[in-house]
Amino acid sequence: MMTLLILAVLVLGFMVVLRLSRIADLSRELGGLREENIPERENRMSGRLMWAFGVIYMAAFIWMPIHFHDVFLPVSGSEQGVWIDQMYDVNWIVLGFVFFLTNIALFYFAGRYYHRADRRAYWYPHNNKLEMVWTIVPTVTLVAGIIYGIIVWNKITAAPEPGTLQVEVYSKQFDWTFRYAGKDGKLGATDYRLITAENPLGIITRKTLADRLAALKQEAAEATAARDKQMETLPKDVLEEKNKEIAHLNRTVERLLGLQKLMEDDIAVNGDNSSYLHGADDKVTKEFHLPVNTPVELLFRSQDVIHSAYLPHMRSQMNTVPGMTTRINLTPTITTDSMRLITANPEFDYILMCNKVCGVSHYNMQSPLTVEKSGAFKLWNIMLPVFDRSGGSTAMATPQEAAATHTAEAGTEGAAQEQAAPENE
Ligand SMILES: [Cu+2]
Repeated sequence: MMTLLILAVLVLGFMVVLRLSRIADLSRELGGLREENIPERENRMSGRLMWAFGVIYMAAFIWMPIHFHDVFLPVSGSEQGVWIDQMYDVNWIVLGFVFFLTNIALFYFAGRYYHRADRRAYWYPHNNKLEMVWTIVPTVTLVAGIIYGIIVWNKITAAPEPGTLQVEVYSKQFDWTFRYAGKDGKLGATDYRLITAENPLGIITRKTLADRLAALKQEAAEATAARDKQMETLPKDVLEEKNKEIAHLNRTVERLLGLQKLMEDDIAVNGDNSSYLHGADDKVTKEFHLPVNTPVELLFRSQDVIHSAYLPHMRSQMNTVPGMTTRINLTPTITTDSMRLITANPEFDYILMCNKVCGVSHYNMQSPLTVEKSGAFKLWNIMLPVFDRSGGSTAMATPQEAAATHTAEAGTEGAAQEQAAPENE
């Protein structure tokens, strides 16, 4: 309401100024003065005002970043972020130099050479050398900027060293899920058709595939039975809909049978190296943790639409695209605790947020990120339940067996883990 009022006052004020200037014009005309015959005193005044405006304008330009410095992002929390910041600084220096050079010239000349009856403008129509300079210099500068950008981009997306810690960041409307590799250190294969409430990332194991196939077969059988029972009574279009549904279910079953064959063939050829065997010990969690000073490969997938994983404090961002895996390298360099000291904010948390308007709750699609020392990270990671305790076989493991695996995994910290582990499962 207040905003509307202020806006109305501004509009009315503007109209009043327009009217006043019209009145001034008319009174001048009545006084026998022609519009273009502005007295020299007024022209000089305009020139001085041009200078004053230029000074205020540039002072504001310098004042703003100084004044608002505390709302800028703190120092980069990752190695890659430092490269981005450097690139940003170089761009600012070049742009700042050009900005001040051109704007000082603009305001100086506009104010200095106001119209005077005894002064004629110098007619300078063309200069090839000048044309060359202001074409070639910006071209070279821009190309250099682009090449610099490509070099940084290539470093951020370079293939990581073998054995680099992989973390999957999975997006869907409107939250994030994370996946860490288990003991084998490798993330297992996935398929969107296996996505269920229990398997939100669609991880393929012998068990998830068999379960999904059984569920789909049952669904198809039930749908067929229901249709057959109502065959006589259903209207033709509804019947057709039902037939389509059943055909779709049967098609999915067939394709998953194909996937099952593919999986078994792959396991037969590659043995333990088959990516179909890597999924069972994966860990799926809603918490995002990363170890400090450790290179990480972040892998991004999306379930529904394009999202963008943005880590502002790391200066990192990557689109997450349905149907493909995108990736970046990230080496966090400052733990959350240290960052709390640096920012003098005990509540500070690194944040992962969606930076692509993806739907109604886009604004709330965020997740904190904890960066911690390697030991604390490992401890946290060990506590996470593995995705498929049966180890990917079709038979479910007994709770005792599962607890045993857990303790073995915990290694030296086993004693502490044993007590805490059951709560986590
Ligand atoms: Cu989103």
